[in-house]
Amino acid sequence: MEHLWWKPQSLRNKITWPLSPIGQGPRVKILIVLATKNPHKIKEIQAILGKEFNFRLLSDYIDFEIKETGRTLLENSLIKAAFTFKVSNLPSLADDSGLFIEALGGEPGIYSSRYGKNDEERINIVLHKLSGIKDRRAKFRAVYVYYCGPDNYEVFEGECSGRITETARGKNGFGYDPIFIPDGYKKTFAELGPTIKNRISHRARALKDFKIYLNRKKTSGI
Ligand code: ITT
Repeated sequence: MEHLWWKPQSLRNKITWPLSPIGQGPRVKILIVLATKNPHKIKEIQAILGKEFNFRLLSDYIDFEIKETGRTLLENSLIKAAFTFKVSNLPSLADDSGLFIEALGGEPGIYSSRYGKNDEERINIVLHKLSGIKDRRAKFRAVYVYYCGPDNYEVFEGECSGRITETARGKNGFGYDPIFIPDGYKKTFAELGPTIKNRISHRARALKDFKIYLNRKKTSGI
């Protein structure tokens, strides 16, 4: 599928007013459909990608729980992106992510969202399994798939290394944020808040590459 910014005539309703100064062309926003249903992820993705984008959500089209049957983050991300593209027929962006803990052999990993019935229980399971263990190293990983058709998709990955705390701390963020301290910091993601998290997180790193990719496409006009 072609990208959307070099076809402004077919996208009049996507043009953001006021137009840019003459010679710089109209400010055309990039329309993508986000495959995720997690409202926290949606908020972070929108904050990281910013105003150049117009977002639609999978839930704008259909109320459906996609089964994550893959064995890797990439497989699951591809499943979500392909399904969202099929439903919307628009460029779709999926995120599969998780927390990988060294001393637990990579758990919870791809099962991060299914490790317990809610965030509190999932955090307690991790802290319990790590009790008495000195090696607290862990990393968040995110794999994004930008899907424009079966033979036309790109993959972007991001990682954020850190360590797991002894107790949960902080109120911001979601998931395992209260027990994860990124390298170079003393506070958890849940204490650091969105401004710092959205600069250094696995999500921020993957989406930085995604933005670079889109800008290259835009300037090369491919
Ligand atoms: P979608 O499938 O709809 O995108 P989900 O929450 O089920 O939503 P995943 O299958 O990718 O998404 O699971 C990712 C889980 O990993 C998420 O639910 C959290 O428990 C954890 N996780 C991922 N990124 C995180 C972050 O930035 N902070 C804290 N926990 C995170």
